[in-house]
Amino acid sequence: MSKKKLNVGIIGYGFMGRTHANAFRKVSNFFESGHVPVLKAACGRDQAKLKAYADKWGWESTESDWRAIINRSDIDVVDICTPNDSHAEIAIAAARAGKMVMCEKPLSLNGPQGEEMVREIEKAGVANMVWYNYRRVPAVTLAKQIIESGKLGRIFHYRAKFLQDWTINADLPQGGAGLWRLDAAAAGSGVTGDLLAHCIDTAVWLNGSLDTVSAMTETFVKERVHSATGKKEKVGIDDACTFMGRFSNGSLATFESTRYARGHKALYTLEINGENASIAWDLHDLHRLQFFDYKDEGRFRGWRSIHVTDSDHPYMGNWWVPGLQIGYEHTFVHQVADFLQGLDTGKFASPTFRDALETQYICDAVLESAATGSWVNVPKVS
Ligand code: SOE
Repeated sequence: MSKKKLNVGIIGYGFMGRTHANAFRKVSNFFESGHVPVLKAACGRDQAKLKAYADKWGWESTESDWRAIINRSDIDVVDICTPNDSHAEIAIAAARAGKMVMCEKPLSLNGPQGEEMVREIEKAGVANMVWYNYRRVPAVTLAKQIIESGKLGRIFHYRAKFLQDWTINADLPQGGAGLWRLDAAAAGSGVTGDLLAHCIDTAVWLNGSLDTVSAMTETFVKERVHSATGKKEKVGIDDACTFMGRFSNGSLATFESTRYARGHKALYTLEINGENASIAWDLHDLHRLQFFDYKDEGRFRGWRSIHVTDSDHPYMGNWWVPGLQIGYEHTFVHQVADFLQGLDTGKFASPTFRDALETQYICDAVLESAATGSWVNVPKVS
């Protein structure tokens, strides 16, 4: 079968620029599709760093202005790996130019901006996707399959945490490479948009919509030097956020995220308790799914640890041989594989911009609840 080339133009070359480039390079070695990504052009502001990135990952050309990527007739898909405050402008311009768009999470700075992105992308009718990669950890996808099979029965609880400790040092500036996550103007919010957005995306995918939330946030370091001005400025992001809520299926939600959990670098955990069974997953042991089935014979009942490496486990038949595990970077390969399959079948892979808008609404509701001290209903995506 002759394959169609999918010319990618990536904007941004940081941490996510590397995960995406790696995925575009590897996907066709492991997953069958009628489309093959070509690393056509990379764009960034620091030309020395951009060139080093492009050479290392095999991008054919470079551009210093994202508009040049969008205007190039040889680019099919624009991949946005820039800080959150530029997602909307780039995605909307790309959609208007008829390009497909892949956008790093979170979709936007807030719900209203996300709505505009959804409107524009759907008007353009182009393929679109947001990189919520943790859905594509095989063990998490297996959790989805188990839930859909009905094994858990009625769901009572959904619990998730995303814990880090990298911003405890009060001397860390806000703004600049990597540290834009501490600058509210660039990031939109702190742990809510950066980390809880992952937990929320997975939760909505596994357990359905959240109707209402009650949250508290804290900013432990109130002022940090801004790298743009060199002056101490107020910190506008949430360093920690804890919220509870109710899902539409009647189950209760408890979520926590912080960058002040000393000893934890990136500990994303989730647990779901149902009437008949429970599921638990931990990013530090990402190839395992913990499963407890009350229907097991009493004497043998207990938590089982499923090593998700068999060829009948999600995605795993495309990798090595049973028993050999994969890791974090592969979740991005899976995301591209699903995007390509979406192009093959004409059914865009999830989460689309529209899917990701729901996460945005929940983040907004969480932040509003923390600010007002009251329960907030989450608007439905219309
Ligand atoms: C923040 O430290 C961060 O890199 C997030 O931005 C990513 O989305 C998350 O996957 C890991 O942590």
